[in-house]
Amino acid sequence: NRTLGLAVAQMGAVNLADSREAVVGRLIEMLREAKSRGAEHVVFPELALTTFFPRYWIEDQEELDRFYEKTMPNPQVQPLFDEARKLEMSFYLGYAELTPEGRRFNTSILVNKAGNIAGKYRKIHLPGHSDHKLDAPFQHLEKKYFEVGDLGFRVFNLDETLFGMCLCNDRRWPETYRVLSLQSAEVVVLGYNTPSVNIHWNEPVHLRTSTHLISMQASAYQNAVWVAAAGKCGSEDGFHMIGSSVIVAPTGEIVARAITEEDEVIVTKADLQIGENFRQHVFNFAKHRSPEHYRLIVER
Ligand code: ING
Repeated sequence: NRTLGLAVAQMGAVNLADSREAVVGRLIEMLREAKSRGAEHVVFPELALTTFFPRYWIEDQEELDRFYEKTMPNPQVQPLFDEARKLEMSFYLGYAELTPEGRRFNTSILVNKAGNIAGKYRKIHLPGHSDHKLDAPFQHLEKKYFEVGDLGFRVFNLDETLFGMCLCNDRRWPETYRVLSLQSAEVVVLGYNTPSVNIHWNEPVHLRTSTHLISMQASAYQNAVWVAAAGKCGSEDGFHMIGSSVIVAPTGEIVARAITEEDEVIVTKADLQIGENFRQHVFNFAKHRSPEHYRLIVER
């Protein structure tokens, strides 16, 4: 069977005071650990290089721009690209993108073992709000700081394995995985930053983790894909985000799960035949799907 040494590198808090250089040093440490444990691909979190800045109302444009990458790679991130190429590892990295035209996206890339960017994704499901919620304990301003992604949900051939990418809130929407699995994705990789507290209504904290897990377990199974999700978690300058980074098999089973809220590497040898079995039988799309009956899904 074709197998893939798959790792998720969960990150603990990145605080406002933490430099990109320090963060990249942490990512390189986890890349090395993943390599030593048999991985060939590592998933890093969403917005991995900075604190989750959408929690802050930032009016000064220059202050806001500091959280975005103007080029990728860039001098601060280059050591990560260099180390991965040296170790012959591919990786997924989430970051805030500021394009030369001044457009802003919550972005992720896939970098192959040769160190080249083989795929790019811009977050489509942007949660939160764009107004200043004065009575909330923190903001969630992704709708203010990012545009809806314009690259669609696409699948990339990364060193002969077919990868789909998404980001954080995307993982809660079934359409995300279905569009990727219709393009023959074998593995869906994603990063997330999920606040423990819901600022929209009084939701018990434990539900943040259970909804995170059931969304991916159900979708992995229903789309016959491996799902690898890397969280940035713990308390960033006092604002808590959930951990529970996981690798989920196409059976829907959690095969690896982080147990801390710190930098933590989890690894599995993903048997890609498992997904193939489901695609040939239970979820044989060509044999069993009836798109003519699903049209409502694409309506507004
Ligand atoms: N964050 C959260 C996410 O995991 C959220 C926001 C949490 C939405 C829980 C709905 C329920 O989707 C990001 N960054 O998307």
